[in-house]
Amino acid sequence: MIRRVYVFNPKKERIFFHEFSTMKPISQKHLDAILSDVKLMRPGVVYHTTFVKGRRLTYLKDPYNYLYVVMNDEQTEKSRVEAFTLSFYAFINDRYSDRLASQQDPPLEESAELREHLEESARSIPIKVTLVGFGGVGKTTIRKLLMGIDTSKPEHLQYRQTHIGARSVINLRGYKVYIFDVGGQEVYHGLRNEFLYGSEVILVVTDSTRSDVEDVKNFILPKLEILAPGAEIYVIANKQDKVGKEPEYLHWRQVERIIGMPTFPCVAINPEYREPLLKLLEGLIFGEIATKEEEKETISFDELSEEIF
Ligand SMILES: Nc1nc2c(ncn2[C@@H]2O[C@H](COP(=O)(O)OP(=O)(O)OP(=O)(O)O)[C@@H](O)[C@H]2O)c(=O)[nH]1
Ligand SMILES: [Mg+2]
Repeated sequence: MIRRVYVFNPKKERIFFHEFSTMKPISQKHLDAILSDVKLMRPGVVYHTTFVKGRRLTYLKDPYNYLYVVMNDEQTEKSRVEAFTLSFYAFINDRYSDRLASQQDPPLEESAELREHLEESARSIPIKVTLVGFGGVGKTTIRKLLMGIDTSKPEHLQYRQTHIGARSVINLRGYKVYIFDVGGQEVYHGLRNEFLYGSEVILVVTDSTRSDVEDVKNFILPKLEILAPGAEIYVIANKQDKVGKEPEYLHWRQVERIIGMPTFPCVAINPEYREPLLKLLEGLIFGEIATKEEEKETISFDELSEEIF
């Protein structure tokens, strides 16, 4: 997802800023590092840099030394971010090339048209959410619940394995959110990796039985960091209606304690869980729920300059 954009003039002054959704900001030091050597960048070429896990900057310089910076997520498709960046630049250049050529800053901050254009282009980039977990834990039921289907109806209560995977699209705040649901049976375990690629949010579903929780912890979670670095990950402790009725089912607090990650209690066959689940998803996508502790800046100024130029 595109989080923020900036335009800097050749004097390195910020002349435009627009925020789409919350993202932990990168430091001024990081921005300064890019600005410091703009003259070395080739005009019209798009550059990408990942600074701190999860946060990527994409930028380009125009022929007049104005710099366009796009802050986005590491998981978002690079080609789409590149297209966005080029269209950001083209939109401004089409309208203000005379002013840019004479180094007179265009009045971008006041341009409602530019903001509208950016909002529309940002929303055209789909957001990918993936549900993973072992067979029969409730992933498909959760996908249906998110779509607004009444999952308590008998036709949805009957278990049918998902073969390969399924995908649904929902709309959140004008963004298209693609929800991928990967078959959890053993024969599809190899596919999980493919589905996870490029996911911005991963919901790891467990049926809350002790053995499933332990398998999720040992066999699924360790792989996520490698397959989808920077993705927001949340555990869904499903089938909480069985806690206290069948001995192997654990209360979600216990699931959370064993797994050591933020966990959401769920009963996917109860439509009352739809709203809270949607709220969780929205918070994860738009950056209002933080799943990780504040990360320390891991890249020094020198390393960064080297990486970019
Ligand atoms: N009691 C109870 N049953 C549930 C709950 N969620 C799902 N189920 C049932 O569990 C069975 C399996 O659910 P699915 O959603 O198909 O499971 P899945 O994870 O998609 O399974 P695969 O496609 O094989 O990976 C179905 O019969 C559901 O009705 C829940 O919260 N409580
Ligand atoms: Mg399924």
